[in-house]
Amino acid sequence: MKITSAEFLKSVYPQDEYPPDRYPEVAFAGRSNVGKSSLINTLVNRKGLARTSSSPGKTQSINFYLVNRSVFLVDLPGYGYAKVPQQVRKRWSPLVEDYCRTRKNLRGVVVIIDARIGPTPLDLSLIQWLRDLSMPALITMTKIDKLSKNKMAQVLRQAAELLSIDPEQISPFSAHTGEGKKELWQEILHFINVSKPL
Ligand SMILES: Nc1nc2c(ncn2[C@@H]2O[C@H](COP(=O)(O)OP(=O)(O)OP(=O)(O)O)[C@@H](O)[C@H]2O)c(=O)[nH]1
Ligand SMILES: [Mg+2]
Repeated sequence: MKITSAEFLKSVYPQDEYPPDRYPEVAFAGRSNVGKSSLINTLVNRKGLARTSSSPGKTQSINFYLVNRSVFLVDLPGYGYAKVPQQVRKRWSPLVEDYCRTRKNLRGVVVIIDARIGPTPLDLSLIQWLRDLSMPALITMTKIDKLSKNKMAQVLRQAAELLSIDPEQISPFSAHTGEGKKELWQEILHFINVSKPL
């Protein structure tokens, strides 16, 4: 996809209003520090657009980015980071659950898994929760630059088995090398075009 513009629109905290739902939207979810913000930056070819950090749990708000003035990409707060204060941690699910349940223009959620770790119990419960909600989910494995091709094939097989899907249904990705970017955009455009109409 040719990126002509990418802009930060708004950070939403509990009780805040979401931006108007006038464009189709795809959200990105995953463990703290898994690489959600880096993946979004890679997708839109802008290094510093979504804030990334080496201190996990940084993104505690829902962050909206408008791409090509036609689609929202949404960076969701990470889950499962123990050092985030209890208060903040508790907020993750109500905020995100409310968002996923009520956001009319949300066409699908990209669930990002660390290729070096594989799906964690929290990843699996998020995916199950999305399935129960009938929310289209796309599974991607990031940081694949850290694994050999052989290891990657093995990791994909194991993850697919845990998720009861085919290995081909998992999109491998690297924010460092850009591998998988084109394929992930294709999947995202697919979400936007064929999932529930606005
Ligand atoms: N090797 C490698 N490192 C990555 C990749 N993507 C992200 N990282 C690193 O992982 C760390 C976390 O990346 P972020 O994009 O901030 O992760 P996040 O999921 O947005 O983190 P929170 O917002 O804190 O939940 C950073 O140090 C990144 O450089 C990747 O594809 N390969
Ligand atoms: Mg982040």
